[in-house]
Amino acid sequence: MFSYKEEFKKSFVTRMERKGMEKTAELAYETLWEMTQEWIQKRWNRTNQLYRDNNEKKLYYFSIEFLIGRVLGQNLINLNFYDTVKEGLDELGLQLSEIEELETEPGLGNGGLGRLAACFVDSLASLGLPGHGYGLRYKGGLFTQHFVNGYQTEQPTQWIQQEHNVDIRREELAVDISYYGEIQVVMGLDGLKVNVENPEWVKAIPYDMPVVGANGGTVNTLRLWQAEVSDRPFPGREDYAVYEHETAKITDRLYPDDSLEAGKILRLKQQYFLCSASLQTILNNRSFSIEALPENAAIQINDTHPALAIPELMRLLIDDHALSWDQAWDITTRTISYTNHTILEEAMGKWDSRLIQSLLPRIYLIIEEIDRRFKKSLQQQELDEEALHKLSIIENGTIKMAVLAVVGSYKVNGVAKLHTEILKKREMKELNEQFPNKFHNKTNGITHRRWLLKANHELSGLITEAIGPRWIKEPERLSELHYFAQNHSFLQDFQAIKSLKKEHLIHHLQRNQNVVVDPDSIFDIHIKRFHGYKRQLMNILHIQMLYDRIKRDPTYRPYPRTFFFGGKAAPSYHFAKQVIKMINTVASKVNSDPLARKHLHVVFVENYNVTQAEYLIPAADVSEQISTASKEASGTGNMKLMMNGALTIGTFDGANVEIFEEVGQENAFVFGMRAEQVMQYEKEKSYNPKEIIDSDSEIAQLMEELIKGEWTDGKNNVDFIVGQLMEDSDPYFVLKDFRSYSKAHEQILKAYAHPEKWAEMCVKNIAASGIFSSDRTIQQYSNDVWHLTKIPSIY
Ligand code: Z2T
Repeated sequence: MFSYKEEFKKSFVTRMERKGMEKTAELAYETLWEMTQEWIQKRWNRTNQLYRDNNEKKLYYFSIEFLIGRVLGQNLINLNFYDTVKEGLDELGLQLSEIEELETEPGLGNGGLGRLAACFVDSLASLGLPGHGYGLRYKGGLFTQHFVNGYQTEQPTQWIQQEHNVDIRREELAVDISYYGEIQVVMGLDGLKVNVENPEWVKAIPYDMPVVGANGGTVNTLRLWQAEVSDRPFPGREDYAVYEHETAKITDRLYPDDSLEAGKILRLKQQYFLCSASLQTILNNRSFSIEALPENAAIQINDTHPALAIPELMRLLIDDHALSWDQAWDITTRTISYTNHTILEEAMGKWDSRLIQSLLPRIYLIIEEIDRRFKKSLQQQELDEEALHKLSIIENGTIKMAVLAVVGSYKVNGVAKLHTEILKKREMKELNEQFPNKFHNKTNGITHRRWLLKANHELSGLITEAIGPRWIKEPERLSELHYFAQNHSFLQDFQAIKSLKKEHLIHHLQRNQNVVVDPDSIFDIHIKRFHGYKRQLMNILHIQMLYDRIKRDPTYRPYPRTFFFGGKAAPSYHFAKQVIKMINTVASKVNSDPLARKHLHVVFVENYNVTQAEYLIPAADVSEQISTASKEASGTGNMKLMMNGALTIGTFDGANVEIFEEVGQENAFVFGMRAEQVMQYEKEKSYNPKEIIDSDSEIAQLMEELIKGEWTDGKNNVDFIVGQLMEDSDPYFVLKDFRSYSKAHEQILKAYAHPEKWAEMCVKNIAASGIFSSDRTIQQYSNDVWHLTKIPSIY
């Protein structure tokens, strides 16, 4: 009888033998890698053939980051080969999970925005939609984080290996990118033409990565560009060593700032490199007339990082394809759409005009012209100074990329209902009034194929046992779990799986960090980038307060809790680094105190990344989503944790609002100020943290201890934190929300005392999590923005 497993084993063993060495895990990894690539290649070719035959409209998702995580295991899952391979390897005495550990994670992103792009390409392929990702092939992804004396240190990482790389070099598709040069206006055949004389050339080489959709039906492409020396002659090329060095820098590393646009020239080079290379290939390889671009291609720009796609497309259409300004503008503004991911001022892309003018002289002229025409179109209206300020692309020598992105695209979206409302009513009020139908909401989502099927194979199995396998294709069917929320044996199975995933995490941490965790404690998990507004500080201050209580009050002996932290700070973000240091200091103090240690344990997971997230998320009981209301555009970790049956302690911020709406506030721990209140305080500048300190003795004591240096390890390392809370008037309202946060934690302890009721709440969260699948998000983008047609698959 034919058996896939036996076939796999036979082929695997033959290949291993051909390599002629002993059966090491490394060799097994290499072999499995090759086999997987072959399975994928067949399907990839089929998809590309279908795309050539059908000529359907394509989506191109431009993003400066794609945080894809390890690919081997995910590809096996999407091919539906995971179980077969796992069992086959088991029988050969090899463990798939061990083999998976050998893959270095490509960390080509900072956090939420980059991971969202990865979830989106997974969903596009899984829905059978023709959508490809365009990004950069950084040699070094996000740095590796280590703690030295509790301080974060950063080490450069290289994910690219010589052997078995995950991508394929496409030399024949290389294009040239030009920087600098002088503008010359020349007389062409049909009138004046703009030329750039003596530019510097850089070659862009694409590397293609397969994006395997569910069931292996569709394999789309993630195309990453690498900078290399160009073959074109130009004056600066004479000093070859310098030129080579400068060129390599362009895709050498990812900028590690998740919420700061520092305005560096190299970053601008990267952004333009991505836009120009991607647009050139799209236009070069088209099978339609240039005028029909909007009917054949949609380009989504992931935040303003690729907003230069707007003037660059204008440039290509006017200078290379000889279209008029009006024709080009019409095409551009029907092709490009823009997603905004933040309202934080410092994260909004702003460029010094002179920088753009010197690096990209032709692009600068085009931006100026876009701005001039837009301003002219506003002249008829009576707009006050504030409105004119909000509506200007160029102002006082700066170019505001967000305004350019809105003016130059046909649709603009925020990433959660609340965030979109804030954009429309406040941050971009004037733009929304000018373009009333442009703004829309697309609440983020996460791929359940990685965050449930892959990360929590056991829970996925239990769900399928209960409601059948249809939820995998249609995740909204997770709602059928509602019927099991009070089923005793189902709840017991759920609890057993939660314990098992805790054991897996414990094992992983023992191996990686040599820490020992109590599996019976409550796993309270706070994982995300470090930022003031995400308020890791509030969490750690609360732990300090609990410690004080345990020491002070002999009757206070709470159920044991392990507080996990994970996340990186941008290397230049001094405050965030101080918070990291403080968490490590508190951890050593609390963990080494024999009395406190019975009730509290603080674990800081070093180097939080996608791989670590896959261990942490399935093990969580409590999900910390405690940002200052209005600041977190959406959040996506909140969705991953919910889907794995963790209960959220959170503010009414970002997508938390929709999570609470779906699951019901009675199945979460909601606390703190609303966005409206926060914004009111900010407007009036009327919040004074001193009032809180004076009226709450426990908080006052905490502040006193901080000032006295009781939470430092000798060196004075909390000055900065105290300074922000007191002198800077606590800009993220940590003290303001503190009491309400602490009460929410008391509710958690009460609820956890009833295990079956707790499990019921967890199951209700899983049941309500289906709409947070990125399949839903992508289908909505397709319906409302991209208008793609599904390609029928043959597998
Ligand atoms: C990022 O991860 C996010 C926003 C950014 O604004 C930049 C980066 Cl690197 C420029 C995050 C948001 O903070 C988060 O709320 C959201 O869920 C995520 O993008 C995806 O939309």
